[in-house]
Amino acid sequence: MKNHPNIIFMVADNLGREAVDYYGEGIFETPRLNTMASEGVVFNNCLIATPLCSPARCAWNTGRHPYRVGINSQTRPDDPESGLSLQEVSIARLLHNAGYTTGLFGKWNLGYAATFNPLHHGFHEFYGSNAGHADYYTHLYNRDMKSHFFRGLEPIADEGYFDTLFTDEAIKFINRQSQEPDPFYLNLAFYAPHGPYQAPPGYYHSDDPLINYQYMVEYLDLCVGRVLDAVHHAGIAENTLIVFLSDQGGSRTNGYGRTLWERSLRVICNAVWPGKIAPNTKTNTPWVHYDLYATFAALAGAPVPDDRVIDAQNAWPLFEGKEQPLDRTLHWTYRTEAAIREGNLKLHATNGKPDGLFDLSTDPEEQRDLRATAPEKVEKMMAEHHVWKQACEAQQTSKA
Ligand SMILES: [Ca+2]
Repeated sequence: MKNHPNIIFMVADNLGREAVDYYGEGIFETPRLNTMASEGVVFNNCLIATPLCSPARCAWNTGRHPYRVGINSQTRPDDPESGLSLQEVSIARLLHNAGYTTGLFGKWNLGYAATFNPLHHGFHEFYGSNAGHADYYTHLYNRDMKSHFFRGLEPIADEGYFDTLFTDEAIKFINRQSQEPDPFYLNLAFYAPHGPYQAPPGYYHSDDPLINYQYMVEYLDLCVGRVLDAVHHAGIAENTLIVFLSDQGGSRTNGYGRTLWERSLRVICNAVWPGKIAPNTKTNTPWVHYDLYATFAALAGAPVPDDRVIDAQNAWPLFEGKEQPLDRTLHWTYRTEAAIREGNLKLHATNGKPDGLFDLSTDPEEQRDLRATAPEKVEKMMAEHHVWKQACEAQQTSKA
């Protein structure tokens, strides 16, 4: 019996909450995700650090706010320094050092140069791409029309639909590692349903991108189901935490776009672990997806680094359904926008000017601006955000 659990962390790219029925709408056929949700915990208030692929990945990989790390936009292939610095201690590095076998299958998006390859960030295995927006079949990045597809450090040209290839490799990893004495960490980072909107294998390609998007969501559900089945067949379910997350909510179909409003920040997240997480558990406590870093580390018995600011907190009590009051200030930056949250109060600003204060306990959709009733509070929160930004800027190790 292993001392620490296997951890499987599956991430969808730009899958809005409307896609699945456990957040109310369920406009697509996602039976495997829906069942997974009912068998474990659904987080109603999992928030993202920034509504963008590279910073989002930076957050859960480092346990640090992407603004503190310096990944504030998408990494770029034309700049050899654009990527996640090796000074950062990734979750893969942390778990690797704690005795885990670590694998990343799918989207990395934290640097194109060989320096930033996931193998240099603590992953034993990498099969995937550094590209942000890649063609699912040709694997070419839409900006430079080049392939950034690797097995480990080697460029490869395997044929097939990206998520099929990644799921196949992830399942091989599960089958292999379930025979080994050491626990494993598997990060399966799907490209779907991020654009381009291309019908997956077995689906008729439509001229309507929204129909292809639907197929991509449904195919993603099949891939998730294949992983769940592999865990079951390997007989490791009771020693395996499986987390499903969307890196952001914004997609062309839901109209939410990339903003710092709650409808963009709250994302799909649910998890299963038979015997540890009760079926039909729900939590409403706000937390941020970078908290997975500290949560995974705690489950692995690995202390988080103490020589730097780690924003992540261990969210395990929420996995067990225990609600906790929000006892830290949360900050967001995105382009010209900023947001600050203290308890249920959330302040928005654009270009450094406050433009909305909301009480999320009574106004979760941020409709009733309270700025006029609390000018001192607005000023104090703005000042606090300014101090936070300056502190982050003094610490940045990386750039994007
Ligand atoms: Ca994304």
